[in-house]
Amino acid sequence: MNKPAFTTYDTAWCPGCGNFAILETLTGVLNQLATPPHQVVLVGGIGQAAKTNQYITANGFSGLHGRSLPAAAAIKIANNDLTVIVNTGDGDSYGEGGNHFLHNIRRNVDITHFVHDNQIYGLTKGQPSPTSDPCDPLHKAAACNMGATFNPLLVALAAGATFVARSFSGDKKHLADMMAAAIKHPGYALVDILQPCVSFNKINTFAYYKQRVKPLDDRHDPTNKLAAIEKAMEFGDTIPIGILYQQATPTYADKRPELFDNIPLVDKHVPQSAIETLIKSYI
Ligand SMILES: Cc1ncc(C[n+]2csc(CCOP(=O)(O)OP(=O)(O)O)c2C)c(N)n1
Ligand code: SF4
Ligand SMILES: [Mg+2]
Repeated sequence: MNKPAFTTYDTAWCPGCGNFAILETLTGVLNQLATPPHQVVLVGGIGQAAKTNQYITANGFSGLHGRSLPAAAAIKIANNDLTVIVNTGDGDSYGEGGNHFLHNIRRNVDITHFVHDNQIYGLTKGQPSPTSDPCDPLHKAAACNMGATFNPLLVALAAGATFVARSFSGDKKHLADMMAAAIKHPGYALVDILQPCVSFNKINTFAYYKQRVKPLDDRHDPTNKLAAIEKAMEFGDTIPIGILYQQATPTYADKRPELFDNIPLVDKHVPQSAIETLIKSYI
């Protein structure tokens, strides 16, 4: 029997939003996978990016703003048969969810994290996010960071991420390649996707990214962490896109095999008496 196709629903995004290209590309990538829709869970927090999960015919889970990663990790641990993909925003992932970002990277559960990075809070109408540009005279009327701008790729590398990539919603072929590689990577995989917010970010526009993004060339060795750190620190006139870093490292499943054997945790039989004993131990 043919695998059922992943399809999309009508969206509520502004015309021209970079999220459309991400939705279309992700749907195409999911259709290339052997995994059927009922075995894919799309997880998000709150925001324009997080709506992506409601627009594709797969399972979806909407957590609180900033709380997508712990929900995604829990889903994967409970049922290892599922492919778990997070789609959520820069504010959600790096701001309110910043602590989860760090510690889920360290845990290395096999989940994929697509951050739709429009360098702004889109849903709440244009406040600065951790990745907004630093304030300067050009930014008088725009959202900008009075403090330091957060560098997600550098932080991910420092926290021990084993797959760190950047892409751009304006280059669908590149984005599809990054998405497919991230989904296939065993362990936590981050793709920071530059995504114009046409309504509220008048600085980091489609043209701004188009002029600056530059695919990594063949000389870049993605197993060289120092080279990856150097590339992660480039974000200005040139913005490197591609797989900055990838390494095969034991995942959470490798370290806790009793949770990931042939029977997923959700299907394991727990006798009523064991539950009663556990509850009684707290009384
Ligand atoms: C716990 C909590 N804090 C704050 C909010 C308000 N809020 C909703 S979306 C959002 C920011 C969204 O920005 P981002 O995550 O970058 O997503 P985007 O809309 O830009 O795609 C905020 C602050 C909320 N809904 N819940
Ligand atoms: S506000 Fe920005 S991020 Fe949200 S739908 Fe409109 S263009 Fe997209
Ligand atoms: Mg955002």
